[in-house]
Amino acid sequence: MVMGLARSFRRRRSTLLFSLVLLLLLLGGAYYFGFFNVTTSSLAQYSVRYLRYQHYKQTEAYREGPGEKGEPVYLEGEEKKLADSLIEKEAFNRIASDKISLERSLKDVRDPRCKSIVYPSDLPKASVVIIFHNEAWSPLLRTAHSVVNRSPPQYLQEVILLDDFSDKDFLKEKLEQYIAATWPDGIVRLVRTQERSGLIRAKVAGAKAAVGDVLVFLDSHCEVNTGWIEPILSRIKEDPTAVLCPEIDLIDKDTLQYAGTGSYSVGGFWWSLHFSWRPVPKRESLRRKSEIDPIRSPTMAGGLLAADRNFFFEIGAYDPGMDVWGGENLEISFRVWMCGGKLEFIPCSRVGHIFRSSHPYTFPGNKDTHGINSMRLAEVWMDDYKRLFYTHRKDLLGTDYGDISERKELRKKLNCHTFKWYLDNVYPEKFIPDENVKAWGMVRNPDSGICLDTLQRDEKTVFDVGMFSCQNGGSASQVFSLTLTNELRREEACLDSSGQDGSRVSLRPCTGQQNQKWIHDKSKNTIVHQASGKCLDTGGQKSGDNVVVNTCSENGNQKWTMQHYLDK
Ligand code: LR7
Ligand code: MN
Repeated sequence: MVMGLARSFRRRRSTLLFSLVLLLLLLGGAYYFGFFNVTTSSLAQYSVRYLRYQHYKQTEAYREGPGEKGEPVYLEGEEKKLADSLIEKEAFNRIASDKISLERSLKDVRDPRCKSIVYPSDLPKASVVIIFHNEAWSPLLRTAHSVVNRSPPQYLQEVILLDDFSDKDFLKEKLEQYIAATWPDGIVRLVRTQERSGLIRAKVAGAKAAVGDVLVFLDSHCEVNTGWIEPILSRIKEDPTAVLCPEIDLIDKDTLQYAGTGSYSVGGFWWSLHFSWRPVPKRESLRRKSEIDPIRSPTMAGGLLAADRNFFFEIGAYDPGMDVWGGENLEISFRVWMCGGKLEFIPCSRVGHIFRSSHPYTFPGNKDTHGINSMRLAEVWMDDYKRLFYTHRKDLLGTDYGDISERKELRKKLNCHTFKWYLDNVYPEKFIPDENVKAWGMVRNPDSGICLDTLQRDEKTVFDVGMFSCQNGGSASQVFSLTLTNELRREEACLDSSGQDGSRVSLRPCTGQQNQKWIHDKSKNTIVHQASGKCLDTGGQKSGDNVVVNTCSENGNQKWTMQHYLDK
């Protein structure tokens, strides 16, 4: 009897132990697969999503059809004709896009080293906000599908399609039905604004609707690539004050080919407050330990970014006074750096974007929203340096840019650094045309009254420098600086000469080489090309022509004065 009791106790004890171990294993397994992160959807729905995610991952490499693996699509015959007839309106090849599966496969374009990084398993959850106004069907839904298919479900809180008051029919019930049928678990949801907000207020509306720990914004014509979200979430977990951008890959607007970026760059800006890509500065390459470490960037392009949700609102989200398009990318860049955050590009996170040739939507009131939004940003964030913006945009002076008192208040409340601090510490490469130079302004030939002029040529390219009647009211295309190291330059490019008699002078990327050095003799009013000893010469030409170098003479064509001298 006693023996029997003891045996059954032992048996019960071992059953108990066994159940405990099983429970622990189950809990461990559930933890491992991230089940405890599930808050909004039921466990069953979550499991279905997880299986779908795994299935896509395992079958991606075997998908076949037009555009799969990110290959280009070339159209022929009637289809090509139709595509060509639409391209002006849509600003990209919609017919090619419509032929490609909404769940197409992509080549993994990451640096191979990215694949061996092991990220923590308890990452914050992301709300991905995709803003759109009258976006075409296939790019919009391909964006959403790519996010759901390529984000581990335990890290994806939701995908918010934020409709900024589109008026296209297919974006009404048809879109609602498609979403309900495709994602019955509600992982993708549609939020609509009640009026046309413009992309800046639309982003804020999306952020407000979101409940995830991390906000990720995307344009509505993107495709996220393998492993895109883990490095972002992991970096934000490590440092919630880091605002991050994926590396932006190119999706060709004509063939929809998904191509990698090639080389990494950082964001800069022109004093006209347009965004520019710049090579990664040497100091930044030295600071980083590996090619795949986050890259600090002075600015961002704007569309594709991630931030800790609380931090995003703490530092002031976006300026709600900005309309439709433009300027918010530099505004948030300056603000993040000046107010205690940082901006980084994440090489292991890759997202493609269709770069369209124009905006396939209206600008209500036909306003220059980039110009006016930039005024707001210059007035709030750039201190005295706003003068350099207005050099380019004299036309804007006196334009009503609305009330900026709340943004100024924000800057005070956050106790932000000055713009000079930003230039000195974040973007020391940025050339300031009228500081630490020998002279700047118009380079004038007194006899003829003509000045060096870029003739509005595209300064992202190499071109010959021209001349034009001096614009005494001031024209940005006539501003040149003579630097302390004797370069005669613009924001990004230097005057360069071969030194041949009669040869044109061109503007090229600055190299610091002798053929870009110019000695200005203020008493003789000459500008001499140091390497060849030749003189800058109008060649007797007039407005609209190109400037040259020639053997020095006493000729009036070789006399030059600069508008402002900073050296005594
Ligand atoms: O009124 C509008 N409401 C909107 O919701 C106008 C636009 N939009 C949506 C639109 O559907 C799209 O999804 O806003 C998004 C951006 O508009 P695009 O694609 O016409 O802009 P873009 O790609 O030409 O412009 C870049 O600069 C903008 C400046 O305001 C924004 O920051 C964009 O997000 C930004 N895009 C990128 O940075 C993607 C990478 C390009 C590069 C380099
Ligand atoms: Mn875009």
